[in-house]
Amino acid sequence: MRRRAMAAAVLGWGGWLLALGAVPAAATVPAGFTDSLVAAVGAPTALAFTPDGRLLMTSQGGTLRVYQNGALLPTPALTLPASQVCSNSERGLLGVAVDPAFPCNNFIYLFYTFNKFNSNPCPFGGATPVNRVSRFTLPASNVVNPASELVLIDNMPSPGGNHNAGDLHFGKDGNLYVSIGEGGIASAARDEHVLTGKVLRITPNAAIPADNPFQGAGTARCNVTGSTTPGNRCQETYAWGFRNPFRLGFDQNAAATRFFINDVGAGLWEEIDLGTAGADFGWNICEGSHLNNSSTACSPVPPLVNPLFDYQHNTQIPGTTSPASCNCVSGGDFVPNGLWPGYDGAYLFGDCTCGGIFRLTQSGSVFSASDFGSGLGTVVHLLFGPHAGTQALYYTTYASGGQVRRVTLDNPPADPLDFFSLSPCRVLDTRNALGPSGGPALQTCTTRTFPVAGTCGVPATAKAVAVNLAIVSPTGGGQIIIFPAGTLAPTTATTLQFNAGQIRANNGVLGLATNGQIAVLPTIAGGGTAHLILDVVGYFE
Ligand SMILES: [Ca+2]
Repeated sequence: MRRRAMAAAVLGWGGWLLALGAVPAAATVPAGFTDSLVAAVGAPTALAFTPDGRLLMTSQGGTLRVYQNGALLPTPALTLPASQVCSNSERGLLGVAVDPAFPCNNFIYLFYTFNKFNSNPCPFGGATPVNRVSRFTLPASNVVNPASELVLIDNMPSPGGNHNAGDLHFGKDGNLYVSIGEGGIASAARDEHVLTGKVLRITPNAAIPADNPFQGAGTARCNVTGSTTPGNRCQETYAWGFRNPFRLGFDQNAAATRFFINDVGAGLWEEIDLGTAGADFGWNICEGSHLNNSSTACSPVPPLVNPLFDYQHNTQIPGTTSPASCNCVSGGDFVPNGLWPGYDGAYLFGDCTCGGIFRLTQSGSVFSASDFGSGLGTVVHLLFGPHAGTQALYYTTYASGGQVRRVTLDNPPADPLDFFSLSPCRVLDTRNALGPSGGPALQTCTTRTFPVAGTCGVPATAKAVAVNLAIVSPTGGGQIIIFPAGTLAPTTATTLQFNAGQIRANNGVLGLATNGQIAVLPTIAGGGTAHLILDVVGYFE
């Protein structure tokens, strides 16, 4: 028989309900860093950047705000009405992501608790609200037409009000990752025929990626009803056995998709997991690397996968000077390599009951924590993004009525790159035969990656290349955006515009991904195509 935990009785992400009344300690970040206010936004839950540098902010109550050119726009881009969204307990508008082809399609994705039965107030148990993931269109006007909504995943029950998770991120594989908690029904995490208590992965069109772990016999689609018949698995499931995988952190330093899952614990343990296809992370048999609500090691392991790192409630996090009140792991993100001296490879994670941000570092197979920030209030979401020509850490906090804040390094290191010239050398020409550096032609709204390092004398350690580039035979007018493969960082994209039939050439500097590749995203009128030629004339390392 299922036991249902009542929202008021059990921490979800959780403790924020308790922490609201606490007086925060003074906000502190390490010497040499500055913590500053970006914008006051009520109950801010999640952040995402568009490639043109707009910062999208979600509020739990159901508004999507836009911060652009250094100011919070006074009118929300979207306000979900109370008849559509439930935001009591831990429900609400909880996640936002931006399509990898956003410059081409203006698609954004939102996770919210749908007031399915238009109840007031939204109930616990009975005819409950459901969590869903929808795609919307965010035009340059920053006004989202509600009718642009396309529901991609629906009917994930939220009976307890708690454990909705609700984070959305795109991986470098171009797929959308969704975290969904067990909704206050712990056993759902173990039920493979339901979506709740899982991390999901779909394509931007809600199809199943070719390498999702559960496909074929004994599986079914669950995105419409939230479940399939018992004994079958949901094809959307990427990993399972989660309680409240509240926030995810994606590693922009990795060549391929790599991410951590911050799963909020119940009575004793908070945990950070490595996203792994098909893996069972153990809830509600295990909590962290221990048996549920126990300090006894969880066994049998495998098949249950232990976290990379866990920490115990009401205890100072080992390696830190945290208060003994860190009971709710929240947002996380990886420090971009080269951004902050000494921080390469570090993962920062927040805790929403002790107001801390901590640094997780790896030595061999051992992960350990150290201090980063304290007194930051109910920290929810962490994300590195552009600021002043470089990057900074952005985070949301429920402190002071709700704020989005930014942590910057006071004296960033001088640009260490040196330039080395090369004899002009053609690294790609899509007019050539089909191949990694040849055809086919670029296709509108379709990102294509090309190897650059390792050819034409560009070393694998190169960070960027100086190029002459040309667009040939475009069938319609448009533009191409070139950026390091696997990212669409607003600060590092190069754009070239053209008219139909025009040859358009220019020179530029293209940032390379850590795997030495560039990505090209064309927007060509009429569903068109174009050819691209690129010659390198030098590199930076
Ligand atoms: Ca676990």
